[in-house]
Amino acid sequence: MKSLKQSDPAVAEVLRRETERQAGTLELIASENFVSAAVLEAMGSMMTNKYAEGYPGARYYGGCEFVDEAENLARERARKLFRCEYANVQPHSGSQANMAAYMVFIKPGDTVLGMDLAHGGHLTHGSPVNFSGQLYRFVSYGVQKETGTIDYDLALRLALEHKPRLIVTGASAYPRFIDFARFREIADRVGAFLMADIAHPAGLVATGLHPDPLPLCDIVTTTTHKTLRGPRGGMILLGKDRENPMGLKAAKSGRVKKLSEIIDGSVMPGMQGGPLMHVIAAKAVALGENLEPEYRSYCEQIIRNAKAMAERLTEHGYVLVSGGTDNHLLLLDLTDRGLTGKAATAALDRAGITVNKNMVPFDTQSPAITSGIRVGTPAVTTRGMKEPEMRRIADLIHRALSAVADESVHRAVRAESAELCGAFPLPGGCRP
Ligand code: DSN
Repeated sequence: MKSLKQSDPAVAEVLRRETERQAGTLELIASENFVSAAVLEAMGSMMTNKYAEGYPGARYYGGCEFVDEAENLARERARKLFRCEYANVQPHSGSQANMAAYMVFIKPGDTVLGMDLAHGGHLTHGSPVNFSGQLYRFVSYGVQKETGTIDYDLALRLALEHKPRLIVTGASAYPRFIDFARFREIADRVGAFLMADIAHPAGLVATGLHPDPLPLCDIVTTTTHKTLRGPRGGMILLGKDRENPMGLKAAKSGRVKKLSEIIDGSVMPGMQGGPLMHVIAAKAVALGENLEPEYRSYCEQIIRNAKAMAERLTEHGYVLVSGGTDNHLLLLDLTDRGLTGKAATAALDRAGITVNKNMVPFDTQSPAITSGIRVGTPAVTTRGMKEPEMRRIADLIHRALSAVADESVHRAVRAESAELCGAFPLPGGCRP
């Protein structure tokens, strides 16, 4: 059999260069991570060849006996990891998980309360450029200007005023714990369903290092590739399954459906066709890794690293939204430094440090420019870096951002970033 290099040297070369980039730069995008060799192997497996519409034991195709086993392993491990009764591991991504969850609880035109994207929410939490904002009537809560933390009083006021059918909690650029109990109270006041999208802190939730929404929410969605360190994909979880909650949908047969059955139907055939079985096998592998004791230590180190980075950047005079972090990420407001997120991201790229530009609450810049950057520690923590390296990285960020127009400074910082990366190789022996 020909290797990729022999059969398609162009793509092989692109892959080699991307591996080189990942190996040689400091990856601080809060939603990225490095999977293990085992997860990579499962993703690159023969299961990519298999169609398996349906669910284990009830497929529309023959030959599903082994993919059934893979999906059952993923579901069982997800239930164990999140101490919950139900897991659907088929959503291709977090956005698809959210779409399937919405289709269970709301109809087009229904009112939903979600967190403003510019305050740390997510595209699928009602952005007007996303299906969520186009199909549903989203009303947005955000953070308080003075504290940078979620304005729960505003969320309550908006809930009382707009009577949403669903309240969506969760965020993609929020550095603090989320008080799901507070949101439950708000939802109960107005008779709304409550959903948590824990795509970002899922690993911290699983390991008890972040408040757990599963006992409190009607549905929980996540991705599997951020703090969970698995393949790219989504997942839907239920703390407890329920019989036909609040008369959601009358089953055609007259039989009362369980919420889990309704969610299964919403994912497939409602929103997706064939599941990505190679990705589901890789989800099983990653979830198995997440159940090992080392994974909890890893999550603890993610948080310690974020705090160390936050402290050092604060010493350098940077403004952190909310003044610090409880989780895996920091949000830097660069307004007072006269820098945009776009310029900062470009300077850091030249310096071998990868971040993303990010809106900050009450931003006056557009989403393409922004006034901030988001910085996350999951990926560098996977490389084995600890607090001393975080302080060093904060110093490198400071050097690069103190001379955004000086490429010679960026070249010097890039050499130091590469040296640091060299001392902490990627997992699984990935080499360019
Ligand atoms: N794009 C992801 C992130 O970076 O947070 C969210 O979907």
